[in-house]
Amino acid sequence: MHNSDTDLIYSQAHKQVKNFTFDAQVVEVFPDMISRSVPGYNTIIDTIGRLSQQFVQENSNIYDLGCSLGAATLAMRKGITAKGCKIIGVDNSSDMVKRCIMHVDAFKGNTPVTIVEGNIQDINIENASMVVLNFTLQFIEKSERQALLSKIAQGLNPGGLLVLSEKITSDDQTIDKVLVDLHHNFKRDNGYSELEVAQKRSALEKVMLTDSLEVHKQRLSQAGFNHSALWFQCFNFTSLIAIK
Ligand code: GEK
Repeated sequence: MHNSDTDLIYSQAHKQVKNFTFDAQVVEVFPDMISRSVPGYNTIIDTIGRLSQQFVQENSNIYDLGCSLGAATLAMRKGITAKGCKIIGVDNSSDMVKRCIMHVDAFKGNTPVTIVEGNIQDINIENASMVVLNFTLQFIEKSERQALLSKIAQGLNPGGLLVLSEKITSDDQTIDKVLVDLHHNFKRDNGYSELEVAQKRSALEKVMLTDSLEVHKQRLSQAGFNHSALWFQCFNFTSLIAIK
Protein backbone atom coordinates (compact mmCIF):
# COMPACT_ATOMS: atom_id res chain seq x y z
CA MET A 1 0.00 0.00 0.00
CA HIS A 2 1.25 3.45 -0.92
CA ASN A 3 -0.07 6.84 0.10
CA SER A 4 0.38 10.12 -1.80
CA ASP A 5 3.55 10.95 0.19
CA THR A 6 5.37 7.84 -1.09
CA ASP A 7 8.16 8.40 -3.60
CA LEU A 8 7.10 6.57 -6.79
CA ILE A 9 8.83 8.96 -9.24
CA TYR A 10 11.04 6.28 -10.82
CA SER A 11 8.74 3.28 -10.25
CA GLN A 12 7.59 3.13 -13.91
CA ALA A 13 10.04 2.91 -16.84
CA HIS A 14 10.82 6.39 -18.23
CA LYS A 15 11.45 6.54 -22.02
CA GLN A 16 14.33 8.86 -21.27
CA VAL A 17 15.48 9.58 -17.72
CA LYS A 18 15.83 13.38 -17.39
CA ASN A 19 18.39 15.04 -15.12
CA PHE A 20 17.11 15.20 -11.54
CA THR A 21 15.64 18.55 -10.40
CA PHE A 22 14.05 19.65 -7.13
CA ASP A 23 10.65 20.39 -8.70
CA ALA A 24 7.06 20.27 -7.35
CA GLN A 25 6.82 16.50 -7.91
CA VAL A 26 9.96 15.91 -5.81
CA VAL A 27 8.81 18.36 -3.11
CA GLU A 28 5.60 16.36 -2.70
CA VAL A 29 7.48 13.15 -1.72
CA PHE A 30 10.76 14.65 -0.43
CA PRO A 31 10.62 13.51 3.25
CA ASP A 32 9.89 9.93 2.14
CA MET A 33 12.54 10.07 -0.61
CA ILE A 34 15.35 11.36 1.60
CA SER A 35 14.66 9.06 4.56
CA ARG A 36 14.49 5.95 2.31
CA SER A 37 17.57 6.97 0.29
CA VAL A 38 20.06 8.50 2.76
CA PRO A 39 21.26 6.11 5.47
CA GLY A 40 21.43 7.89 8.81
CA TYR A 41 19.47 10.95 7.68
CA ASN A 42 17.45 11.17 10.92
CA THR A 43 20.55 10.69 13.07
CA ILE A 44 22.28 13.50 11.19
CA ILE A 45 19.31 15.86 11.58
CA ASP A 46 19.08 15.08 15.33
CA THR A 47 22.81 15.65 15.74
CA ILE A 48 22.62 19.02 13.93
CA GLY A 49 20.08 19.98 16.61
CA ARG A 50 22.41 18.85 19.40
CA LEU A 51 25.38 20.67 17.85
CA SER A 52 23.35 23.89 17.62
CA GLN A 53 22.86 23.81 21.39
CA GLN A 54 26.61 23.48 21.84
CA PHE A 55 27.92 25.89 19.17
CA VAL A 56 25.40 28.66 18.52
CA GLN A 57 26.63 31.92 20.04
CA GLU A 58 24.42 34.75 21.35
CA ASN A 59 23.38 37.42 18.82
CA SER A 60 24.70 35.50 15.82
CA ASN A 61 23.35 34.13 12.53
CA ILE A 62 22.83 30.46 11.67
CA TYR A 63 22.64 29.36 8.02
CA ASP A 64 20.99 26.26 6.56
CA LEU A 65 22.27 26.17 2.96
CA GLY A 66 20.14 24.08 0.59
CA CYS A 67 17.50 23.86 3.31
CA SER A 68 14.90 21.86 1.27
CA LEU A 69 11.88 21.53 3.58
CA GLY A 70 13.74 22.88 6.61
CA ALA A 71 14.48 19.70 8.57
CA ALA A 72 17.87 20.98 9.80
CA THR A 73 16.44 24.47 10.41
CA LEU A 74 13.71 23.02 12.64
CA ALA A 75 16.20 20.80 14.51
CA MET A 76 18.39 23.85 15.18
CA ARG A 77 15.46 26.02 16.22
CA LYS A 78 14.62 23.34 18.78
CA GLY A 79 18.23 22.99 19.93
CA ILE A 80 19.37 26.61 20.20
CA THR A 81 19.41 28.05 23.70
CA ALA A 82 21.50 31.18 22.92
CA LYS A 83 19.56 34.48 22.82
CA GLY A 84 19.26 37.01 19.98
CA CYS A 85 19.95 34.61 17.10
CA LYS A 86 18.46 34.35 13.63
CA ILE A 87 18.27 31.28 11.35
CA ILE A 88 18.49 31.87 7.59
CA GLY A 89 17.49 28.96 5.34
CA VAL A 90 18.38 29.24 1.64
CA ASP A 91 17.29 27.12 -1.32
CA ASN A 92 17.20 27.85 -5.06
CA SER A 93 14.13 25.69 -5.77
CA SER A 94 11.04 27.90 -5.58
CA ASP A 95 8.84 24.82 -5.03
CA MET A 96 10.98 23.79 -2.05
CA VAL A 97 10.99 27.31 -0.61
CA LYS A 98 7.18 27.65 -0.77
CA ARG A 99 6.67 24.33 1.01
CA CYS A 100 9.51 25.01 3.47
CA ILE A 101 7.90 28.27 4.61
CA MET A 102 4.60 26.45 5.28
CA HIS A 103 6.46 23.69 7.10
CA VAL A 104 8.50 26.02 9.32
CA ASP A 105 5.45 28.17 10.11
CA ALA A 106 3.59 25.08 11.32
CA PHE A 107 5.94 24.78 14.31
CA LYS A 108 6.57 27.22 17.15
CA GLY A 109 10.04 28.33 18.24
CA ASN A 110 11.90 31.13 19.99
CA THR A 111 14.56 31.77 17.34
CA PRO A 112 13.25 33.65 14.26
CA VAL A 113 13.63 31.91 10.89
CA THR A 114 13.81 33.50 7.44
CA ILE A 115 13.60 31.25 4.37
CA VAL A 116 15.16 32.82 1.27
CA GLU A 117 14.91 31.69 -2.36
CA GLY A 118 18.39 32.07 -3.84
CA ASN A 119 21.66 30.52 -4.87
CA ILE A 120 23.81 29.76 -1.83
CA GLN A 121 26.79 30.91 -3.88
CA ASP A 122 25.38 34.45 -4.03
CA ILE A 123 24.28 35.09 -0.45
CA ASN A 124 26.29 36.89 2.22
CA ILE A 125 27.41 34.90 5.22
CA GLU A 126 28.11 37.17 8.17
CA ASN A 127 28.38 37.01 11.96
CA ALA A 128 27.70 33.26 11.74
CA SER A 129 28.19 30.78 14.56
CA MET A 130 26.85 27.72 12.72
CA VAL A 131 26.45 26.84 9.03
CA VAL A 132 24.87 23.63 7.69
CA LEU A 133 25.50 22.13 4.25
CA ASN A 134 23.48 18.94 4.66
CA PHE A 135 23.88 17.09 1.33
CA THR A 136 23.98 20.32 -0.70
CA LEU A 137 27.63 20.86 -1.69
CA GLN A 138 27.39 17.80 -3.96
CA PHE A 139 25.02 19.78 -6.23
CA ILE A 140 27.51 22.66 -6.71
CA GLU A 141 29.99 22.59 -9.63
CA LYS A 142 33.20 20.96 -8.39
CA SER A 143 35.28 23.92 -9.54
CA GLU A 144 33.13 26.27 -7.40
CA ARG A 145 33.12 24.29 -4.15
CA GLN A 146 36.32 25.77 -2.71
CA ALA A 147 35.07 29.36 -3.15
CA LEU A 148 31.83 28.54 -1.33
CA LEU A 149 33.64 26.88 1.61
CA SER A 150 36.08 29.80 1.83
CA LYS A 151 33.17 32.27 1.92
CA ILE A 152 31.56 30.25 4.73
CA ALA A 153 34.80 30.13 6.73
CA GLN A 154 35.19 33.91 6.35
CA GLY A 155 31.63 34.57 7.53
CA LEU A 156 31.96 32.36 10.62
CA ASN A 157 32.98 33.84 13.95
CA PRO A 158 35.98 32.26 15.74
CA GLY A 159 34.85 28.95 17.24
CA GLY A 160 31.99 28.75 14.70
CA LEU A 161 30.92 25.40 13.26
CA LEU A 162 30.25 24.05 9.77
CA VAL A 163 28.39 20.74 9.37
CA LEU A 164 29.16 19.28 5.94
CA SER A 165 27.25 16.12 5.00
CA GLU A 166 28.00 14.48 1.66
CA LYS A 167 27.73 11.28 -0.31
CA ILE A 168 31.33 10.32 -1.04
CA THR A 169 33.33 8.27 -3.53
CA SER A 170 36.30 6.15 -2.47
CA ASP A 171 39.48 6.31 -4.53
CA ASP A 172 39.91 2.58 -3.85
CA GLN A 173 37.55 1.05 -6.41
CA THR A 174 37.15 -2.22 -4.51
CA ILE A 175 35.95 -0.35 -1.41
CA ASP A 176 33.82 1.99 -3.50
CA LYS A 177 31.94 -0.96 -5.00
CA VAL A 178 31.30 -2.49 -1.56
CA LEU A 179 29.88 0.80 -0.22
CA VAL A 180 27.77 1.49 -3.35
CA ASP A 181 26.34 -2.06 -3.22
CA LEU A 182 25.54 -1.68 0.49
CA HIS A 183 23.70 1.55 -0.29
CA HIS A 184 21.73 0.00 -3.13
CA ASN A 185 20.76 -2.89 -0.84
CA PHE A 186 19.66 -0.35 1.78
CA LYS A 187 17.38 1.25 -0.86
CA ARG A 188 15.97 -2.12 -1.90
CA ASP A 189 15.31 -2.97 1.76
CA ASN A 190 13.40 0.32 1.96
CA GLY A 191 11.10 -0.76 -0.86
CA TYR A 192 12.79 0.67 -3.97
CA SER A 193 12.87 -1.71 -6.96
CA GLU A 194 15.87 -2.40 -9.22
CA LEU A 195 14.27 -0.13 -11.83
CA GLU A 196 13.83 2.73 -9.35
CA VAL A 197 17.43 2.43 -8.11
CA ALA A 198 18.77 2.33 -11.69
CA GLN A 199 16.66 5.23 -13.03
CA LYS A 200 17.40 7.46 -10.00
CA ARG A 201 21.09 6.74 -10.40
CA SER A 202 21.00 7.82 -14.01
CA ALA A 203 18.93 10.96 -13.19
CA LEU A 204 21.59 12.04 -10.65
CA GLU A 205 24.62 11.10 -12.74
CA LYS A 206 25.25 14.57 -14.19
CA VAL A 207 23.84 16.77 -11.42
CA MET A 208 25.32 15.19 -8.28
CA LEU A 209 29.08 14.74 -8.48
CA THR A 210 30.73 13.27 -5.42
CA ASP A 211 34.25 13.74 -4.03
CA SER A 212 36.40 11.61 -1.75
CA LEU A 213 36.70 12.28 1.97
CA GLU A 214 40.31 13.35 1.43
CA VAL A 215 39.24 16.04 -1.06
CA HIS A 216 36.62 17.36 1.38
CA LYS A 217 39.12 17.52 4.26
CA GLN A 218 41.69 19.23 2.04
CA ARG A 219 39.15 21.88 0.94
CA LEU A 220 38.11 22.55 4.56
CA SER A 221 41.69 23.09 5.56
CA GLN A 222 42.33 25.39 2.58
CA ALA A 223 39.19 27.36 3.43
CA GLY A 224 40.72 28.20 6.83
CA PHE A 225 39.07 25.74 9.20
CA ASN A 226 41.48 24.93 12.03
CA HIS A 227 39.83 21.61 12.93
CA SER A 228 37.80 19.08 10.98
CA ALA A 229 36.64 15.53 11.63
CA LEU A 230 34.36 12.87 10.26
CA TRP A 231 31.71 12.30 12.93
CA PHE A 232 29.33 10.07 10.92
CA GLN A 233 29.60 7.49 8.17
CA CYS A 234 27.17 4.85 6.99
CA PHE A 235 28.25 3.22 3.71
CA ASN A 236 29.11 6.08 1.29
CA PHE A 237 27.18 8.72 3.26
CA THR A 238 29.17 10.93 5.60
CA SER A 239 28.99 13.99 7.78
CA LEU A 240 31.93 16.15 8.83
CA ILE A 241 32.27 18.92 11.37
CA ALA A 242 34.71 21.77 10.83
CA ILE A 243 35.51 24.45 13.40
CA LYS A 244 37.06 27.84 12.65
C1 GEK B 1 17.91 18.53 4.49
N1 GEK B 1 19.58 20.07 3.55
O1 GEK B 1 16.80 18.00 4.46
N2 GEK B 1 21.62 27.12 -4.08
C2 GEK B 1 20.62 26.86 -3.20
N3 GEK B 1 20.09 25.63 -3.02
C3 GEK B 1 20.57 24.64 -3.78
C4 GEK B 1 21.60 24.83 -4.72
C5 GEK B 1 22.13 26.14 -4.85
N4 GEK B 1 23.11 26.42 -5.71
N5 GEK B 1 21.86 23.65 -5.34
C6 GEK B 1 21.02 22.74 -4.79
N6 GEK B 1 20.23 23.34 -3.86
C7 GEK B 1 18.38 19.28 3.25
C8 GEK B 1 18.59 18.32 2.12
S1 GEK B 1 18.81 18.29 -0.64
C9 GEK B 1 19.79 16.88 -0.77
C10 GEK B 1 19.28 18.95 0.94
C11 GEK B 1 19.21 15.78 -1.56
C12 GEK B 1 19.20 22.71 -3.01
C13 GEK B 1 18.17 21.87 -3.73
O2 GEK B 1 17.12 22.65 -4.27
C14 GEK B 1 17.72 20.91 -2.64
O3 GEK B 1 16.59 21.39 -1.95
C15 GEK B 1 18.92 20.83 -1.70
O4 GEK B 1 19.85 21.81 -2.14
C16 GEK B 1 19.62 19.47 -1.69
O5 GEK B 1 18.67 18.51 5.49
O6 GEK B 1 18.01 15.80 -1.87
O7 GEK B 1 20.02 14.83 -1.89
